[in-house]
Amino acid sequence: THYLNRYGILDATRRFLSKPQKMFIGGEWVDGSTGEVSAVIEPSTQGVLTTIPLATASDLDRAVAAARQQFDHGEWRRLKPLERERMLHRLADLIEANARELAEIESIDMGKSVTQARDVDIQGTIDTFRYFAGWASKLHGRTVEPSLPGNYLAYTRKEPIGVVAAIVPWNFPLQTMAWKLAAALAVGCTAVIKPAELTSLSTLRFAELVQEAGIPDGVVNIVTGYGSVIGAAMTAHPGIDKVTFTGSTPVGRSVGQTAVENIKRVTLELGGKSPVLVLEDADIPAAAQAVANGVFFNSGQVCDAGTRAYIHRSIYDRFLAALADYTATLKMAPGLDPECFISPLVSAKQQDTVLSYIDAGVREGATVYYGGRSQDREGFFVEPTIFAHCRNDMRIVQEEIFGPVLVTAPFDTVEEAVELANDSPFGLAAAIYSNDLARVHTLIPQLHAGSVYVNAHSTIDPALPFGGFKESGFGKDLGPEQLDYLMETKTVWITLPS
Ligand code: TXE
Repeated sequence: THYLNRYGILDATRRFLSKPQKMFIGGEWVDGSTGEVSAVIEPSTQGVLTTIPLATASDLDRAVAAARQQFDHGEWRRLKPLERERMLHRLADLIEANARELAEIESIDMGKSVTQARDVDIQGTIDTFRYFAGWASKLHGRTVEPSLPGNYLAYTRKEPIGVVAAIVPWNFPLQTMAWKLAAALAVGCTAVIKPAELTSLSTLRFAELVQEAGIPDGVVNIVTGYGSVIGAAMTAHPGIDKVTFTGSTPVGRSVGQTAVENIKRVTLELGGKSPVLVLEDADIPAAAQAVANGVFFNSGQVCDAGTRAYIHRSIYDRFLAALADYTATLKMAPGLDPECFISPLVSAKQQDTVLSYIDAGVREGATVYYGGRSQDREGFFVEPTIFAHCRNDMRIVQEEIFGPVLVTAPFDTVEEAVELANDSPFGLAAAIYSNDLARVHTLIPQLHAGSVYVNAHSTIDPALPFGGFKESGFGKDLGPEQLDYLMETKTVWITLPS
């Protein structure tokens, strides 16, 4: 289209986008069993890019059967740990070799900045596969000497859980998929992945690399389609042993319920409304920049975005001014613009949701300090928006907006700040801006959050676990902690002659 021509993209990207997409099941590229497809809309132009198949329950059955076969009897099951490790490294190398194309696909499909897609999403994907590749050969149980009378050899074995279903959201499509798949493959599981219906393209391109890396057919399967149909079917499918989900809290609740009814293992990474505490000693320009980046990155479509800033009253006005000054420097542009920071939101629906929250904030009496509007141009843009003088009982303070909206309020004492911060059903992350070490260390244990960032936001590394407290979910992605959610522990007792 006109827009793609304006910025220039790789021929490879253009070729990939020019074809109707197929799903990847048992090593084959297939249409859905009914032939039904859904149009993929480009957020920057609102034009139709291509189509993806809409999977049915019978397509899912085929994907699960392929994953089961590899897990129960296949070549994958017999691979030695170092062979799995080598395959994952090969896959990481292929992602790296195709990083620019993957970043362009991600940017065009999701709307996000192509520069950030390359540096964060794709780099994060590569790093995640490299990190977990190394774990394949470092999994082990324990040998224990029991106190029971008699003579026994007793030990534990770590065994892969089986077929893992991954339900992936649209905000970091490839990276979140990698967070779920890399560890699963490292421990020897097989997988059926459902990307979000809005953003399936990078995962489909990735599946070509899975094939190229020589990973046996059926180890990784991709089914595309609606969450309400195919996602829901995955959580109840008897051939699936574990469901790992990232998405909204309401959908996560239903995924969790169905999984538990079927006694499936489940990991839920859900919504957030992460508080940010700015103490009076904070370095105002540096903190304002970090707070703005922490909420406006990916246009606020980030689960652990720092969306509620509580700022010490003595610096409140100065801090808001610094926030606004810095925010004004963030370029709003289509994702393919290399300078883009504020990209269009993923869909018209998401744009409507965010704008209606902004209206609700105004109706509830919050002051729009900066931004607050959509844009009279093509693409689902919403201006970065800062609200001042919010109260904790406002919907814009309690509910996840998932757009570029920061709510702020002043506080007088740190005790009050902690109370405001913890007054939320969510507990994904929290941030503190201060250089007063004693106070920072006193605050960290008091915050109900799975991650606490100090003088930073959303710093993520595959070696460190990520996952929420409270209604932000349970279980962890990343870090050695994730491995335990993908393996069963078997206890073995062997009677020996006494
Ligand atoms: O999320 P959904 P949506 C939040 C954010 C956003 C809101 C709505 O607040 O505004 O969710 O986004 C699949 N059974 N987050 O509607 O529906 C769906 O196909 C099984 C936070 O896109 O939760 C997709 O693959 N699966 C979040 C995935 O679930 C179902 C990231 C997530 O979509 C399903 C995304 C069902 N019944 C949105 N219904 C984060 N924590 O990062 C849908 N899905």
